[in-house]
Amino acid sequence: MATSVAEEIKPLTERKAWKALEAHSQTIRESHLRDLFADDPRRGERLTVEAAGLFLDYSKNRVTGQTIRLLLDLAEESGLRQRINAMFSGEKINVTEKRAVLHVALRAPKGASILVDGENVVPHVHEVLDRMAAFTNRIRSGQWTGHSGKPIKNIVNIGIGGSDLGPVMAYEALRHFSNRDLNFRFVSNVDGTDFAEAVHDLDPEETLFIVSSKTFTTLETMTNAHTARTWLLEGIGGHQSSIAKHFVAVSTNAAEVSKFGIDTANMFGFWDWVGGRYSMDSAIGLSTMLAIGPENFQAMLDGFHEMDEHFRTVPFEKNLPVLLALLTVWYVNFFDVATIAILPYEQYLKRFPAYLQQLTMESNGKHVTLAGERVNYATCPIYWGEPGTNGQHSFYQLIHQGTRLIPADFIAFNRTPNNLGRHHDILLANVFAQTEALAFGKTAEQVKAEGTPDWLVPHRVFEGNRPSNTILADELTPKALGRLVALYEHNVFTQGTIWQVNSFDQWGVELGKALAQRIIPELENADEPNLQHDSSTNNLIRRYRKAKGL
Ligand code: G6Q
Repeated sequence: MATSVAEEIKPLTERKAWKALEAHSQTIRESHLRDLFADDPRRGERLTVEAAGLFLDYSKNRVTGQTIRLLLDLAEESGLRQRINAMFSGEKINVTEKRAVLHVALRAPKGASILVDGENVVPHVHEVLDRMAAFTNRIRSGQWTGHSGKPIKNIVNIGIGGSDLGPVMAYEALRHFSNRDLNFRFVSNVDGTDFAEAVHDLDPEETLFIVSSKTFTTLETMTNAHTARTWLLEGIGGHQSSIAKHFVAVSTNAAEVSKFGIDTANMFGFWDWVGGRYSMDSAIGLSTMLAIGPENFQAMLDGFHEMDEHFRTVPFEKNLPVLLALLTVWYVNFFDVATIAILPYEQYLKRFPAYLQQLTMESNGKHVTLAGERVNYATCPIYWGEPGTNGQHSFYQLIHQGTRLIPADFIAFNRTPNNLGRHHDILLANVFAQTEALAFGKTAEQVKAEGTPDWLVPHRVFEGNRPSNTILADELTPKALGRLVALYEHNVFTQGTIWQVNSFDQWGVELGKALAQRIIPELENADEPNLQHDSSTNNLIRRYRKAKGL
């Protein structure tokens, strides 16, 4: 059992490697990347790893060989090997929800065997993939038509959180591979503007809604789905029978799907061992498959699987997700780092930072251990970012010269499908320039030597010693995207293992949801409600009711 593994592990701050890292960090704190590079002329070649089509340069981190050795010891002492085996073999490591965690089964090849409660789940995964492919082919060929016989031109995915962020990110990331005859829209927010703007130029007769919801009870998604049904029925003359032609569902809840009026023959299932934020490669990726086609979707799954195998089998010192995670632990726990920037130099990855925010922070934003004890160390940092080079003209100022240490992951590709003039060289020159500037900075002497007046010198000094990783791949293909997402999934897993938190539950989203359910009638009822909140909340509710004329 996963819990027994957890029990054998010492609390984090009592592990031998942790104590050694604490002492070691005192010396490293004083070293500058300038010196680390000067002392080892091959550092920039040595501190790199290449696997699964991704090249990671982690040389511009504030680490020595000793740091990495101690971090690797920490991984061992944290039971990482056992945890990986437990996840891949279907143990119920999501202890608070008593579930297995098997997104890796979603990309396991046909013929593989992964057991959950004694049953091999891989054939079920492939059965759904085959149904998704058949449906996709019918839509893309125009064989599937709307109620009035017109082919489908518009696909609207309705979902939120894990049922939205992955599909949006993947659609944007793989747009180059998408069928340009189809329009894709994504509606997530319960703010009616999201729906209104998504459909305002769409013809209902040519529109298909995918209601993506694992539970099929999520307030935002069900509100949007009902609004979509009304919009459709109004738009095509109220034929109830049209629902079957214009709505499909992705869910684990067949009863609720059919209650909504969707034919369960048009439902694509998944399982309780797929967490929402780990589900973009399940049927939740139906919009992705519709956009890029079944073969490209399979290539994406192959990319995921390649990284899964890398993570599962390669020794930790050469293991990309493990190294990335250990560096994060290093900065969060020994340099008091609060945030990490994700900086993709690839316009197609513009939603990647938003996607990673959920993956990282909903997974590891926890303050108790698996055993329910309050942690006495920091856990998940805040992840944020924007695609380069836009951020350079905005928040990079703070990363270069602010008072906070912000490690950054730079992600770039050797090739672009949009090879216009010198654009790509200029883009990549900026990646290399930024990581160089962050690491090495510019000393007062250098600034003075340029003839800068003394009073201006301090303003123009770059301290440097700002850490970064560079992740370089060939080209953003479906396969590369799969590898990249799996890299971060397993990075998050490794961090969670070291911090001993449950990376797979999300109880922190519950309280606000429950309170909203209580407040909704208080905003809508014609009779003055007997408000029992605090004075601030009561007052805000009264003001809103007054503004509504109640
Ligand atoms: C993800 C979370 C959460 C979830 C949404 C949507 O890990 O569990 O973001 O994906 O709340 O849930 P449904 O898919 O059930 O609508």
